[in-house]
Amino acid sequence: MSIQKLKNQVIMRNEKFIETAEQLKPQLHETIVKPSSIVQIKAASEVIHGCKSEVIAPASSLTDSEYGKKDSVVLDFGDHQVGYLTIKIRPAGSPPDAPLKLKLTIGEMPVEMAEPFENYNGWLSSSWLQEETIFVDVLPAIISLPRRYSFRYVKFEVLDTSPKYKVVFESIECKSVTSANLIEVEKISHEDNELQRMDEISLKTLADCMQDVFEDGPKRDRRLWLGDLRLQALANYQTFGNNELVKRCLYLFAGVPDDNGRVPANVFVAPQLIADDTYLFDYSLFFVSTLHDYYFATSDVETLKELWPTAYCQVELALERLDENHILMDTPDWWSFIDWQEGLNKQAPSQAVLIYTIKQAIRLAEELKLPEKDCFEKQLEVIVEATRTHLWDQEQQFFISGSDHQVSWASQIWMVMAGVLTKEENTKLMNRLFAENPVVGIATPYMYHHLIEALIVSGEKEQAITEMKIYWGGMIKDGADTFWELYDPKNKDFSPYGSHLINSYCHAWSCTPTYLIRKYNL
Ligand code: RAM
Repeated sequence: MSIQKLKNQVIMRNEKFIETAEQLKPQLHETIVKPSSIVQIKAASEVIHGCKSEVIAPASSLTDSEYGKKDSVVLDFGDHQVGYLTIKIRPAGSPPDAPLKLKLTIGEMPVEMAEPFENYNGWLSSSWLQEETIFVDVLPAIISLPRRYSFRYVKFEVLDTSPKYKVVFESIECKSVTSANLIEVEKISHEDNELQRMDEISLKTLADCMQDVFEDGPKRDRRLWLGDLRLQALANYQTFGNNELVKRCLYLFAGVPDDNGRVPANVFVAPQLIADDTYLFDYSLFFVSTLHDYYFATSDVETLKELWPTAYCQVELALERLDENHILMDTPDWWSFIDWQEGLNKQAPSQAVLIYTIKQAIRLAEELKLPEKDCFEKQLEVIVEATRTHLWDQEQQFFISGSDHQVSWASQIWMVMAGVLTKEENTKLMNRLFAENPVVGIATPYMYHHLIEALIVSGEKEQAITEMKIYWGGMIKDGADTFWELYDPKNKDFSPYGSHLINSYCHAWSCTPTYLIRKYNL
């Protein structure tokens, strides 16, 4: 164990765990992918973001054209890629008497080709927007760009050559990378085409996020978040079965707790493992969940034994947030995630996450035959009772959250997931939720996943399928090759970050239809 003092945290580095994680670092599979067509981006008010791509020529015809100052071309790779670009360029005309100045814009969606990044004014860094300006002194040249991109489209804009020469793009290719192995996945052939397609796109989404850790999004934030990991791992057990990668990620989190033992909400893995200084109540508890799910998927008791103290500690720390009524203290800061829904009060859904994860901790303690089991059981009883007393509104027949007694979708969904009520009561609650449709709704596929699972566990399988078709099916109709970080069918420009340009269009927490379809035989 080594102590690392940082600006906002003290990190207790567990070098043994970090070494275990290092040993589990996967090999990336590489595939060379060439663009399929030359496209033009057209304004189209009827589609998402108001623009679409239209094929104008096969990519093989690219070498027929010479590009000079102010010329541009957009290439379509036909599907979502995560990888490295190599471009072969030759001059045409007189000997190049000035460098080539070339701008590349790289995007997952047509809108990234259409709207200038200069206009972006969201609150996340604009440096996430994928673009390059390169100067080439000597032509012909083979340029291998050092950064990894997440994209389907690439726009080439020749900013300048000289009046005496133009350029020809002889070849462009992407070395796509992933640690997922599609061959490992058992194919399903679903009689329902929509569910079949959802399964395929989920697999592609998960595969593109599987790099040397389970990344949340290969375009942004390109790092390991605990909340995303939990869902990726669930989808992975049903598909790729890359259990070593889940194990690696668990050890990475367990390797960098703070001086109280709390695991961070996310970690960076380069230049070395670094704990981010963001801590979220629900995400820390999902360490317990992820370990629970990992253990029951693999029966790897050695890992369970080694990581149990970290899991135990997350529950103990979470319990410290309970007030004298055994209800979580609510504060105005970003203490728990739950969802990006604006105005969402986190108290009740977080209380439900606590109950959900204590139940999982009890199952793990039982496997390990530990006395902590009895202690957690007693605490659970008290907390569930308190939740029914203080957070259930008898009159409205809904769970309420925070000092304003907010009724949100997230509170009801998580309380169903936590099993606070009986199955019959859960079914009634879910039906009431749809009938009364409280205004504080759902903003992300992450929360939608929990809505679908809550419907399934309360016996409403058919409705779960209907909702999946509206939501993930809606993304497919709107052109998704991989599932998105954010999607609001009623407000398709939605972004919690101030601009849809910065949204991620291949996002791990959106990959769960494959899990839901396969696990629950939908
Ligand atoms: C965003 C990312 C990530 C998520 C966090 C809480 O920054 O989308 O996936 O886990 O929020």
